[in-house]
Amino acid sequence: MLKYTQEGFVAPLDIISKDEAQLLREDLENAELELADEPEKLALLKAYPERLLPSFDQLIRNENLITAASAVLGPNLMVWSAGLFIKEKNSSKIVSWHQDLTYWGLDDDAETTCWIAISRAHADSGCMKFVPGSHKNKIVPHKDTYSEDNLLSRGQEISVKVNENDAVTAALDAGQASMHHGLLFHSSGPNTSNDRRIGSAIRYIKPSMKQESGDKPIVSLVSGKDDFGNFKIADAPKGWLSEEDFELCRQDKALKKRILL
Ligand SMILES: O=C(O)CCC(=O)C(=O)O
Repeated sequence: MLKYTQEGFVAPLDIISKDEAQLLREDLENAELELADEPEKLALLKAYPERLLPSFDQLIRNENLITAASAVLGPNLMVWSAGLFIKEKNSSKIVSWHQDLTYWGLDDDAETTCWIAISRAHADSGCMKFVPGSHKNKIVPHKDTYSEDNLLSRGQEISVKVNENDAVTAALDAGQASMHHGLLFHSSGPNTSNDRRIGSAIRYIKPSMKQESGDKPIVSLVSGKDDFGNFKIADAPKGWLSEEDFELCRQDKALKKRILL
C-alpha cells in the first residue's frame, strides 16, 4: 500500500466480476422501480443501500474490499456509510473538489472510502479525479456553493486553488473499485455517456473513531471486533426493503442531519 501512503489513493482494484456487478445493478434498479412513487423511501435507499438490500450488505463484507481496507486500517473494520452516487445518462451532475472528512464530525482520519463501480465509470461518464499527495494536507477551507448540478448536499467546495493539471482520472469498469483517503482532494465531472453511472461509496472506519458530538450512528461491523462501543452496530438487513430497516434508516438520517457539519 505504498502508493496509497504516498498518493492517498489506489485504482483500479478488481473486486467483483462484471456479471456480479450487473446482478447488484438489477437488484438496485428493481428496488428503485418498487419505490418509484415513494420519494422519501427512494432517498433512503440511495443513502442506505447496505441496510435495505441484502445484496449490498454482502457487498460491504466482500473479501476483496475487506483486504484492501484492512491494508490501510487494520483488521477491525466498520462501515459508517455506503451511499450511492448516481449520475443519470447525459446528466450535468458533478461533484466539486472536496475532502470527505470536512463534514462528517468524526474525531480522526482512520477512514478510507472504497468507491465501487456498479456500472462503468470512465472519464466520459464522470468518474472521480484525485490530486495525488493532497491527503497530506489537513482540512483546507471549503465553501457552500448550493450549485444545482452538484451531487453534494450543499455543493461544498474547496475554496483554495486546486490545480486541475495535477489531477489523475480513476477510470473503473463495473466491478472495480478505487480506494481513497478521507483528506484527499477529489471531484468528478458530468456524465456525457448513454448509460447511468452508479457507484457505492463505502466508508470503512476503525472502531476507535467516534463522532465528536458523542452521538452513536448505526454502522456495520464487517471485520474483526469492536472494543470501543462508539457506534451502534446494526444487524444485517431483515429482508428486501423491510419496513423495520426503513425505520432504522429514518432514525439514523435524523441523527446525522443533526451532527454532520
Ligand atoms: O461519485 C462521485 O462522483 C464522487 C464520490 C465522492 O466524492 C466520494 O465517494 O467521496
